Amino acid sequence: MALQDHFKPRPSDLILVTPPKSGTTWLKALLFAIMNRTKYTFAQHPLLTRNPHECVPFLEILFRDQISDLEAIPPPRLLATHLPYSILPTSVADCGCRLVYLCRDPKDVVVSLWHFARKDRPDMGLSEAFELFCDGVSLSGPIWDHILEYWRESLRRSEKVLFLKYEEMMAEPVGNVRRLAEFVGRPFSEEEEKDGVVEEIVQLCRFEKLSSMEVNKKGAYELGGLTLPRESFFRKGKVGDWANHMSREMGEKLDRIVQEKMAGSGLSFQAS
Ligand code: PAP
Repeated sequence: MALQDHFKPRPSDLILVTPPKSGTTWLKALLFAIMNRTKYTFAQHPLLTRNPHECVPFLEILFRDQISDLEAIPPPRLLATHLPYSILPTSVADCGCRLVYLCRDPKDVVVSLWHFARKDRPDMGLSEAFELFCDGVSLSGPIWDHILEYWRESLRRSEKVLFLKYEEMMAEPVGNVRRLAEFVGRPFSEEEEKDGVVEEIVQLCRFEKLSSMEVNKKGAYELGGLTLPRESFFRKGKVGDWANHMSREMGEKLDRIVQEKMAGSGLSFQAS
């Protein structure tokens, strides 16, 4: 409510949107690196000493306890949110700022979410987490609604809403980093291409690289009133890990629900 009442989006803002556990940390790192690529060298990059969540703040957390002073951040502001599109203030669409949306196969999302939740609720079993997820009881609402709202908006306003999937980013990171840079109005120059800047960004933000850094292995930081170990944002970073935790029947059940909800939308998640 504070965000709806007080957030004043600017046309130059870039808002990264994800359902929780869909690649938020990765997307934050990639866009931070893309947007700031002329400011820092790769040898002395802020991502080597700061967790991606410390580089790109969550809107809902900025507005959680108090009215946040976002005016002080110089443009273009890089912000993130897990909020469903229908809960974002309408001024976000009206001002014409850009949104980058990243989603992921819901089967991998629920497994990732369960591992994360167990840090706080070690007694929670996967079947409990799975049933809640299938009933639509999730942070940020039912995942299918979250995805469909942004999908439809990306079809309606493709120049302002970019819709990406984790699996496609993993399969083709270089192409997708180029796509991201073009979408945010900062395409790579021929010289940057020749110098391998795209590949450097991909390498800097790879799961293996980020998760091996001291800053992401040790210590904790405050996120929305919670103290979270920095390492909790790095688990496996793989496509299809659900199969190591869920039965085939569970996978089929969630696939069926998602397929039903997405019927007619033109959107699907490949079976993995
Ligand atoms: P959130 O809680 O803010 O939404 P988010 O980054 O979406 O964070 O969730 C963490 C997931 O992203 C983890 O997935 P997993 O449990 O299936 O392993 C984490 O490993 C994965 N992740 C973090 N960094 C990267 C990265 N650089 N590349 C790919 N996946 C990553």
